[in-house]
Amino acid sequence: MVSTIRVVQNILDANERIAANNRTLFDQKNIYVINLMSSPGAGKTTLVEKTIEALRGKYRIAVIEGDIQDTVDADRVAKLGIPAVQINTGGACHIDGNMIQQALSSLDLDRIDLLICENVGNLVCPAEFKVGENAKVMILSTPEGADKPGKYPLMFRESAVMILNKMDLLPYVDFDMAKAKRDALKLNPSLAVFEVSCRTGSGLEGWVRWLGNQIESFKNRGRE
Ligand SMILES: Nc1nc2c(ncn2[C@@H]2O[C@H](COP(=O)(O)OP(=O)(O)O)[C@@H](O)[C@H]2O)c(=O)[nH]1
Ligand SMILES: [Mg+2]
Repeated sequence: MVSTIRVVQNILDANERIAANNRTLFDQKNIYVINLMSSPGAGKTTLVEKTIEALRGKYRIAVIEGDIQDTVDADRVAKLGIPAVQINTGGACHIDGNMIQQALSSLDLDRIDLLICENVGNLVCPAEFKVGENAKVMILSTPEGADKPGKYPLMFRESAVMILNKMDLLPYVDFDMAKAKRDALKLNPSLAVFEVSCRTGSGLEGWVRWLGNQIESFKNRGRE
C-alpha cells in the first residue's frame, strides 16, 4: 500500500518540476496560460472558439488541445486561423507538464500572448497535474447537475474560475444553480463565477473581461 502511494507521489513530484520549467519559459516569453478543464461535452472547445473571437484583435492566441484520440478540436481552432497543436494522450485521462513541453516545439513562443490548453474531458485527474498554467479554469454545464462540486471537490478547489455554461438550457434541465454556486464557493471562496451560454453568447463579456484583466496584470508584473 505504502509503495503504491509513493509511486503516485513520485509521478506528481516529477510533473511539478516539468510544469515549473514550463512556467519559467512562459514567464520569459510573457505568455499567459490557462488550463481549461471540464467533463466531456461541457463546452470547452466552444468557449475556446468564443474567447478567440472576442480577444483575437487584442492578443496573439495559440491553443493546445488535449484528447485521448482524434484531432477534431485542433481542427476547429485551426479553422479560425489560430495556431493549434493537438496532443493525443493515447488513453491518459489528463494532459501533463511533459506533454505540454513537447507540444511547445510546434509553436512560435515569441508570437503568443495567450496560450489556452484544453484538457481531456474529465473532472478528476486534470485537477492534479499542473502544466505550467497561470490559472486553471473549469466549466460546469447545466445538464451535468448541481451535485458536481460535492463529488469532485479538487477540481473546484484548484480552479480560479468556474464557468457555468449552457444557461440557455436552464428551463429544460433540473439544475439547482444556487446549490452549485454555494457548494463550489464553500470549497473555494475566491472562485470567480460566470454564468454564460456559449450558444447565445450571453454572459461571455464577464469572462472575457476577467481574462483580459489577468493578461494585463501578468504583462505589467514587477512594474509597480
Ligand atoms: N445549448 C448549448 N449547447 C452548447 C453550449 N456550449 C456548447 N454547447 C454544445 O455542447 C456540445 C459540446 O461542446 P464542446 O465545446 O465540443 O465541448 P467539450 O467536449 O467540452 O470541448 C456541442 O454540441 C456544443 O455545440 C451552450 O452554451 N448551450
Ligand atoms: Mg473539446
